[in-house]
Amino acid sequence: MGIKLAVVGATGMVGRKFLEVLEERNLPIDKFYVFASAKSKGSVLKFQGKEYEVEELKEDSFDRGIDIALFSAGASTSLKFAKIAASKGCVVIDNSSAWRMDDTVPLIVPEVNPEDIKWHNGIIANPNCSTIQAVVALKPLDDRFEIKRIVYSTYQAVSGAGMGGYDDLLNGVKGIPQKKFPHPIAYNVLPHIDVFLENGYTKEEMKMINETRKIMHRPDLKITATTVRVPVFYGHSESINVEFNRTFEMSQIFDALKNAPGIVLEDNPSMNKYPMPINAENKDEVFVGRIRRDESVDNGINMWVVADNIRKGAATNAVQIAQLLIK
Ligand code: A2P
Ligand code: 11C
Repeated sequence: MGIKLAVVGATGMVGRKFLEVLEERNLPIDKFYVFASAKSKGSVLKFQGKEYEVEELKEDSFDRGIDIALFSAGASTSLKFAKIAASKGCVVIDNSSAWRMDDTVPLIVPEVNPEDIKWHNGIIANPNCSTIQAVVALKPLDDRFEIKRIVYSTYQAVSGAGMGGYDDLLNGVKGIPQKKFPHPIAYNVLPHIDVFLENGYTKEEMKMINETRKIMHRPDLKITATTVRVPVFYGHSESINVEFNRTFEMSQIFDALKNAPGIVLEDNPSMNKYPMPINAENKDEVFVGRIRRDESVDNGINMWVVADNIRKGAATNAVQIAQLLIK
């Protein structure tokens, strides 16, 4: 017998991708429901060859034995509705930042900490896109060489900010005024993702720091981050500088990454081969390249990590969590 599955925020950038990935992975779904705001009520979405009418999300939406709900409708919607859904016996896989740092909520990347699925209480958090791709690449290295410190510098696609971000770049290159970001993103670079906090970091930077610690079970890991929006539609790129406690040969680093789940090594500088967002689009893997020793420290490397932020960074990771649950 199959499950009853709902998508909340089904009309959004990530919500639509949920439908695509669920279809590709052929989850055993018997009943399917799509929810969004009142604005989208009655519009129609296609799934597995059938048409589904979008329903307005309400307090009684989960009163029908829904087993799993994938949420991507913003943090305030998740704060209000995830507990309601969980109280009705539904397991919520939430893509917003609402529950990620709650000690009672596991934060899961299936390649990194699948074991955390065991202790959920009805809500499981899907990490921030830029964190997901980073930890997929870092976990096999941490297992072997024990990470001492991480420096993240990111180059993030506009789709990370939802439909509004995507439209800003599309409009911007046509000379149409842009609305989502505080400055034009077309032909520009913004060292600013999400809001600024009192410590001078942005919320996106602190998400990368705190979520990495939680997922990798390394609460004291030294991490710093600078997150930057670039005029790319899909695919976040990250320069990651890592220091280890143990010594290593570069061949061991390559071996560790080559044999790790979810990673594709793309590292052949003599052939101009390295990961790029244009090639990662619509793929589920995390692409790693430009791997080289950091000669300024004892045991360090630099690497370049790219993934589709809407797929592995959001929809695919959430659907993988659903697959873990079903298993
Ligand atoms: P809607 O399209 O009806 O506004 P994105 O991140 O691409 O902007 O998408 C956000 C998603 O979250 C959309 O599907 C949007 O629905 C949905 N959403 C926003 N606010 C609510 C709400 N209060 N209740 C349910 N869904 C919401
Ligand atoms: C961005 N990483 O690229 C953000 C989007 O916490 O899920 C994801 C926000 C989140 O703008």
